[in-house]
Amino acid sequence: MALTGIQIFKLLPKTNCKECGVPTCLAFAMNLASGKAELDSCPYVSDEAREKLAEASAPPIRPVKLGKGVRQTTTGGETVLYRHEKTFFNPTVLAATVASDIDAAALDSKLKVYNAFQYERVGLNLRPELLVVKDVGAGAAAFADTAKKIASESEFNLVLMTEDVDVMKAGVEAAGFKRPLIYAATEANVDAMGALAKENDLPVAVKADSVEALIPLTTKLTGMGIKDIVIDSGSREIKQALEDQVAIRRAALKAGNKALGFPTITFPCEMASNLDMETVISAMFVAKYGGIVVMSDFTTESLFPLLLERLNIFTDPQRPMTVTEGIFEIGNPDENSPVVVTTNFALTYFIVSGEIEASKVPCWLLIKDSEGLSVLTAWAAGKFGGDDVGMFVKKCGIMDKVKHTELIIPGYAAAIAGDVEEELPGWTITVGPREAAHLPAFLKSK
Ligand code: B12
Repeated sequence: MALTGIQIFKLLPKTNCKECGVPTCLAFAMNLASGKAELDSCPYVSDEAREKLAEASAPPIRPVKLGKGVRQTTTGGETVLYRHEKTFFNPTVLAATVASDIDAAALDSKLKVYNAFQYERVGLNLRPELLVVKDVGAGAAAFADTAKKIASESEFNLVLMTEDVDVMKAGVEAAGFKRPLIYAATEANVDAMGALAKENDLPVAVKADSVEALIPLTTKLTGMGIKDIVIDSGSREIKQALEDQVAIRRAALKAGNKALGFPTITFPCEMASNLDMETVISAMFVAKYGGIVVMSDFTTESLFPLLLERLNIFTDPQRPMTVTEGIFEIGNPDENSPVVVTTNFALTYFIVSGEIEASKVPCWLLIKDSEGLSVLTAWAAGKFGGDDVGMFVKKCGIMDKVKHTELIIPGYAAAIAGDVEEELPGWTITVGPREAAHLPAFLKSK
């Protein structure tokens, strides 16, 4: 539960030393409570207070880091039931299953196919993160070999899936360097799996046969000093599994139940007999509230819609998607190439850059920070005014890259032309078409 400013104030040194940048400890406490300051700015806070404040400001669902390297990811860390209340933070992690007895050649070709599943959208690389190595009874050596090959030869991170502690030990020895998730500690093996996780500083998943039955197991593991826990309520029936997800999220957020304050792992692969149905069930867990979703396989027709669904659900509804302010080169422009300016709303950028690309006329595309607003919205909000745009053109460095002095502005922003001209004496401000779809013809005609 978050602390109030007054509760935080009681834990501060109350010296009013001002070294944190504000005049009093009370003001600093208020800033901490509203997330405007960081505790580290106070040089005199005691270790005891630091611990209490860190505990109090921890999210009600623990964020758990999975894996290492470029596909390292975090699951959990959520603070709201509904996305519109604030935002969801850590996208559902997508996993496919590999049997422990797979032969090396088959694994090589699988990894090659899986690695190719990467999609560029709005400047992001959308791709899955995890492979589950599933013990199919082929022995500890086969389990370890498969885990090691994936860990060392691919970017994928791992879930090691066996309830046999000896097999798990072999897997951890082979692939522990990539910080795999151990799946699973159960009532029967919780002591040994807990010890293995603790010894190797690895996250561990707990599997029980109901939400209630998870509580003694997570309590035991946290008692052993293990913090990075993922939970599986065991249900493989769709309706019950969804109800469990909601019950766990509510218990953690609304009832402050710390024993359930962990991300979940779900298994559509064990809930359907074909990948199409698995995909539908996975989509349900992406929406509500799967931390990790395990499928039997990745195929492009299953993965792509899930990645896009995930992208949409895990963006902040209060912040439009943006691109960085600056100069973008489209198609190797040179000193004579046209200079085009627009806003940093990701949708605007991708439409405009796409049309310039299609025109095959190399251009310099200047992106002005407009707080993620479209051309007309930004203009109406005073974020794309003529003087702002002119100043931006001056300071962005484009003048060192081109010999000419012509700037093309969006047709919808025609009204700013005069002010831009005033800010950029000697430049010609050309009003482009209103719709980006007309840009190719416009650029070619120039
Ligand atoms: Co508004 N909003 N909005 N808005 N909004 C609209 C823009 C509009 C036109 C609605 C209306 O009244 N008819 C008015 C503007 C009127 C005007 O001034 N002429 C308007 C207004 C007034 C406002 C507010 C001021 C309302 C208020 O608070 N009083 C606020 C301002 C925001 C603020 O203060 N912070 C406001 C707020 C919003 C929200 C709800 C926040 C969203 C903003 C979403 C966002 O921008 N990220 C919003 C939206 C969605 C719209 C709406 C419906 C769509 C805008 C949009 O996303 N367009 C429009 C209405 C409409 O246009 N149908 C109103 C899509 C993008 C891709 O278009 O950036 O213009 P674009 O790019 C296109 C072209 O301009 C061209 O290519 C693109 C595709 O063709 N292009 C080109 C882009 N760059 C370049 C560059 C060159 C060189 C060329 C040639 C072409």
